[in-house]
Amino acid sequence: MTTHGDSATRAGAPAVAARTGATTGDDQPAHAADGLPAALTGLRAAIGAARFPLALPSAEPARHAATSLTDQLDDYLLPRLARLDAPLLVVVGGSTGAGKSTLVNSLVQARVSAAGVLRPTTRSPVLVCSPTDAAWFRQGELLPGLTRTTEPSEQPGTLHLVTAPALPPGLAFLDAPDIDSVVDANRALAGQLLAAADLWLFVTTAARYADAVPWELLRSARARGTAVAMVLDRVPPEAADEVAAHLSEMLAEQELGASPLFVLPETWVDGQGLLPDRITAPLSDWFARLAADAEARAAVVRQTLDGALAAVHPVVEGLAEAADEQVTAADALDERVQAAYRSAERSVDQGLRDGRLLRGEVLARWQEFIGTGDFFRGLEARIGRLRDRVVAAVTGRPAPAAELRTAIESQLVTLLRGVAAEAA
Ligand SMILES: Nc1nc2c(ncn2[C@@H]2O[C@H](COP(=O)(O)OP(=O)(O)OP(=O)(O)O)[C@@H](O)[C@H]2O)c(=O)[nH]1
Ligand SMILES: [Mg+2]
Repeated sequence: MTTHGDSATRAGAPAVAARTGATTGDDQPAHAADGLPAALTGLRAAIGAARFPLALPSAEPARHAATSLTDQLDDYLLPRLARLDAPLLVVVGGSTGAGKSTLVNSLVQARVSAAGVLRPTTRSPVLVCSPTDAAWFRQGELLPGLTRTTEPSEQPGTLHLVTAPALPPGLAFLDAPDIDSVVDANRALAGQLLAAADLWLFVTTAARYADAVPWELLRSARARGTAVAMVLDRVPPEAADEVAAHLSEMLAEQELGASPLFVLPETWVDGQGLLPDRITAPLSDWFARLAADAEARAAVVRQTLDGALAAVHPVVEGLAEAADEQVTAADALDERVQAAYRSAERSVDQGLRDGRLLRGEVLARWQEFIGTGDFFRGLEARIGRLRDRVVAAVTGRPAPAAELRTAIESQLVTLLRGVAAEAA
């Protein structure tokens, strides 16, 4: 480990929160207030019920943001607020092959997560905790959408729960699938798991530390105030100083300079696939101190929790704006429908008044009606009806009055259909 790692180690665990300016005072943090879980539960219900059905430009991003927010509320914020003293969850994320599983196995001194040469190896997350903490993680308050399994599983939506006696209580590791995977589901899951972390342990290598996707995620972690620690893994000894210096620079540029950086030199794994103790010592010492210090753990939790809560507000504002846009657009559409049918009504009215119906078939029938003298005789309804019956009986065809009426009806139907179709 280089000076960067040493200084990080010396800084000690509580510094993760203190240096990034999170609330670490003794005062009761705002989120412990009774009203907050209830308010967030109400918010979760409102956002869960919100729909953005009209295809406006803001609809798809809003749907996506709403899903991420409800996931984060369910996966992390609500369970964490319900139990602030629950064990600290360290989510180990990074590119495929960076050595995440190997590192987790080495930190807990057991092969709890399969490491391998095929990329990507880890498809389903593995959560390893002390036997003391197993009940909390098993009960499924945290990440409730993932089914706990006691055996490794390739099934999507599962979380393999393992206990490791070497791991002290109060600290758990979650070995996540790779963040920039060719497997879509891996990427989405890694994002979800990172959102459920109290602390992100980002593992990268000398070959991959400048890749775009990890930096995108790190920036979002920074924006949310999530506690982050970096591991530069498998570094060729001759390149260690240079690469570590460059990575430190990049972290500082992204305002992540306060995050501890551990540099692990390339080494051989033992017959169990574990790294030698001397390689992982700085990292395992750091975690041992964190595990032993409830205050330091609480500070990390508060940092990430405060950051996540602060990030909720702008997301909700964005959702509210998108919802308003939906309402405005729906009102505008409604107004257009109303206007179209109002105009249709006027067309019918006009059509009835302006003699438009008196054309073609109707006109012919009208002339016939007038020509046969029906018009005058029709003035006397009873006589007219009698005559109609007589004519119909004699000629076998309907009287001109009936034909006229049929023609008017069919013309009226045509008019109504026309204007209705136009309005529709
Ligand atoms: N020699 C050596 N091999 C390592 C080291 N770390 C990991 N490996 C090997 O590199 C390969 C990939 O390691 P994994 O731990 O599976 O990597 P991963 O980050 O979990 O990869 P995904 O699960 O695909 O995301 C495995 O064959 C490991 O044995 C190391 O420090 N030295
Ligand atoms: Mg793995």
